[in-house]
Amino acid sequence: MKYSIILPFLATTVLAAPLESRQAACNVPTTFPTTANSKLPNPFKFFNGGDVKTKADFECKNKEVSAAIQAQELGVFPPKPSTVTASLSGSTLSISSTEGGKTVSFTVSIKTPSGNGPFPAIIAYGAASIPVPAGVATITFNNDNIGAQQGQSSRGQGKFFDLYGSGHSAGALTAWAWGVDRVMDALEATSATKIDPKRVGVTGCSRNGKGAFVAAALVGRIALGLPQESGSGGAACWRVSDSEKAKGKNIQTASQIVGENVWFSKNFNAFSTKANTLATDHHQLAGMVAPRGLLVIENEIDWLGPVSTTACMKAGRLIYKALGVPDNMGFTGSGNHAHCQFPSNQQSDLTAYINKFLLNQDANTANIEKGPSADVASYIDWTAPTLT
Ligand code: MCU
Repeated sequence: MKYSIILPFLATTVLAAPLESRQAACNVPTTFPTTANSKLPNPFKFFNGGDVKTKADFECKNKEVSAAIQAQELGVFPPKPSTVTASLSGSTLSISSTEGGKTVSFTVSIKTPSGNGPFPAIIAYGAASIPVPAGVATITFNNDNIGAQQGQSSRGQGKFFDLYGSGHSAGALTAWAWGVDRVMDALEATSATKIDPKRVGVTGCSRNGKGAFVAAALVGRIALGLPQESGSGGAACWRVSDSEKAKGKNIQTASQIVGENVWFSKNFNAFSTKANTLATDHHQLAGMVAPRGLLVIENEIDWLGPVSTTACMKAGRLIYKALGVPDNMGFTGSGNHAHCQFPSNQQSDLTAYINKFLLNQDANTANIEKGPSADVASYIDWTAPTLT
């Protein structure tokens, strides 16, 4: 009886609270399960065994997924530095970040359509390998300058590491996402760029596609993720890739990737031959982008793991479906073509996503699931609820 008086009060208080204080209610663990599981981890169970039943629960689940993936794969993604300043000169946006008495600066170049804007934009790692339509600005981001990716000896080099120290746990993918986060700070503070910061997408191909995926996951202000041919370390799930490798495929796995480059944190080395003990897998990297827009653009080159990326992203779409927004995520990967040469058979899918999420137009993004046959059911032992 007593509760009938208290509960309505609590409900009102909780619902009226600003987003940040509601999120503060999430209980984010600092240690993570490492029990071997060859199936993709259940995105609807908290690490403590509790069920994810509501959309608010899922927001909390994403926080623990983010904490786990940072601890085990990506390294720490730092919050906004104490001071970030930006200035625009012509098409060059200069961004300075200060923390702990150190300052680093970098620039991006912005190509806007003609007119007054504000325009949507796509941040392109290196250079865009997808066609950017008229009406959308391109922001060219030199990710290598923020975190080097020149093999093992380049670990800890780049502007990010100049600021946070060469021993920082972040791998290059995380350092780049930090740079994208600062670009967003700069766009929000500089209306002269004529960019609408609420309509910004991010793209990159191959190794930079892994980067674009991770940036879409870690930077919540990104409206649309367009990772292209990211393969292993991006759209592929570590566990599915290991199973494909065991079937004899020439596919990149965790054990290979940690030796090839510094995309991941050093912490990931401990998991390279036991990816089945990771607390998360990359279907949940897609889940971290949800409910925002995500079109995963793939290729059927064996090394990229087409069965793995397809199964993994099918599992990712189950998360979007559970959230009631199945059409906010799709994957398009039919056919084998030259690496990072955008094929015409992916154009209509790309156009639909850009129209809907960046140009605010009506567009049909329903059920885009294109790839080789991949039996996602054999990699999962959970069912997706309808989150209320
Ligand atoms: C698909 O991305 C990578 C791949 O992970 C590497 O193993 C390979 O060396 O390079 C690919 C790439 O970035 O190609 C441009």
